[in-house]
Formats: sequence, C-alpha cells, structure tokens
Amino acid sequence: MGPDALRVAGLHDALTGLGHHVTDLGNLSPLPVADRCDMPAHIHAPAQTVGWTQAIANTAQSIAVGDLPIFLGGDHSLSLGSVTGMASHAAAQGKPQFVLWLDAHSDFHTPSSSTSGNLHGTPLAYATGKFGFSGFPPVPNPIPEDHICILGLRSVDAAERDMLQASGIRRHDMRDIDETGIARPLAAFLDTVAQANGALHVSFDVDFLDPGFAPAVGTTVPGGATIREAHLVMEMICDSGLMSSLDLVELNPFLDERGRTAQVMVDLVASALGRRVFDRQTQAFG
Ligand code: HAR
Ligand code: MN
Ligand code: MN
Ligand code: MN
Repeated sequence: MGPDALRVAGLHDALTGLGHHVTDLGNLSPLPVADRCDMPAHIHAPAQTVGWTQAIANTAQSIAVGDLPIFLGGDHSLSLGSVTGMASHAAAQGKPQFVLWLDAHSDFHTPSSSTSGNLHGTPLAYATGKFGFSGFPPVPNPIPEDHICILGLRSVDAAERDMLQASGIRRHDMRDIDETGIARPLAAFLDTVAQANGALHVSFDVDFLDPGFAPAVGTTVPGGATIREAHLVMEMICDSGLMSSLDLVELNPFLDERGRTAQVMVDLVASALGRRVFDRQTQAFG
C-alpha cells in the first residue's frame, strides 16, 4: 500500500512539474522461490523475501544508464534488492557505489543476530557482503563499509552497536546532529562520494523523520529529524548532483493521518530533485 499512497499523494506530478520525465513501472512481483529457505527459524518470510530481493535487484540492474530509479516500499527489506542491484549497475559502469542511509535504525543485523526476526532490520549488513545470509542471492558487488553513511540514528540494538563499532561505517546519531547540525556530516560524506566519482544510493526510511509530522510508520521513534533538517538533506543531495537511485520505504498508509506523511515524503523527494524557493545562482523563483 505504500507505493499507492505515494502515487495518490502526487509523486508523479511533483516530478513532472519539475521538468523530469517520469515512468511508473508499476508494482513488481517477487520471483517464485522454493517454499523453504535455509534461514534461522525465527526469521519471518525468508523465502518470499528472497524472491523479492531477486526481483528488485534484477530490476535495479536493468535501469538505463542515466535514469534515476525510485524504489517505493514496502518495508526496508526492499533494500536487500535495491542496494545490491544498484551496486551491480554501478560496477558495470566502473563506478564505486556509495549508500546514504536515512533512518532511526541501523538495519545492521544479520539473520542470526536479529532478535525480532524481521528482515527489514538487516539490509545494510547484507549489502556489505560480509555476513552469512544463507539462502539469499550472493552479493557480487559488496558495498565497502567506508562507502556507507547513516544519519538519524536513535534506535540501535546491542548486537548492531557492537558490529557497527567494529565497522568502518560512518554513523551519526541524533545527538551528533543536534550538536553539529545535519549539514556538516552530510557535506563530508557527499564530498567523499564526489572525490571518488561514485554512484550514490539514498535509502530513505520514513522513521528518519520525527513521528510528530511523519506518523505513518510501524516503528516510530521520537526525537527524529525535523522537517527542515530533512529538506536540507534533500536540497544538499540535489545540489551535489550525485544521487543515482533512491528508496522510499516503511510508509504504512493505514497509520497515516489524512495522507500527511505521504505528502511530506513527496515534498521531500521534490526537494531532492530540484524544487527550490529561490535559485541560489540567479535568485529567480523556481
Ligand atoms: N532493530 C530492530 C529489529 O531488528 C528494529 C528494526 C526496525 N527497522 C525498520 N527499519 N523499521 O529501519 O527488529
Ligand atoms: Mn518494516
Ligand atoms: Mn530502516
Ligand atoms: Mn527505521
């Protein structure tokens, strides 16, 4: 239902209004998979998630060079496919892949470290290719840890914290953001991507935002990014010209209030793709 809520909130018109040509590929379907999958018993829907991962990764790899896919979820397990698929897409062009993870959570569990059994808590660990995800497609182009930056953290499980601390992933919790502002860590990361001439995948979990204005998510955590912090992130991403793919995940319209979270997400995507009050160079409206 998340993709339809984003469609109804006017994603297509917001982007065409900015001069983009938009093609809606419609809803994907998972590839058929075996009825069981070799995963720890507490993992929910492992076989279906394998089928989705394969389908989404295949679609990501098939995107024409220069086009910018937006993957609409659905929960964050979608990124098992989108990140690994885009990494293969980038590798085919000889480009290193970078990932900006906007989320209250680090989603850095392995199937065995996850206590909830929810695969939406695992995609970043999968994308690094370093951990056991038996039954899942291999990761031909793993994302190096120092190509990943997480912004917005405020709910990290003990096992994830230990693994993150042992990793080279850049991570900024809400306290960091309170102290330095959100622009500083983001600018540093965007600079790294630019220096490497990298492809940038942005994975935007609704719960990055404060639930006060983005309530339509199953895993709300108070103390999230404000609407202006989120727009600034999107505006800086736009100015960088680096974003090559985007996930919009975890929107649950059943939990929304008159569609306002979906509208916030559409407005933020518009900022990432060119909406401005003033053009900084010309000072003209547009
Ligand atoms: N860490 C918790 C778990 O693994 C919560 C994960 C929540 N993740 C999302 N996306 N909703 O970030 O269950
Ligand atoms: Mn979820
Ligand atoms: Mn997430
Ligand atoms: Mn989250």
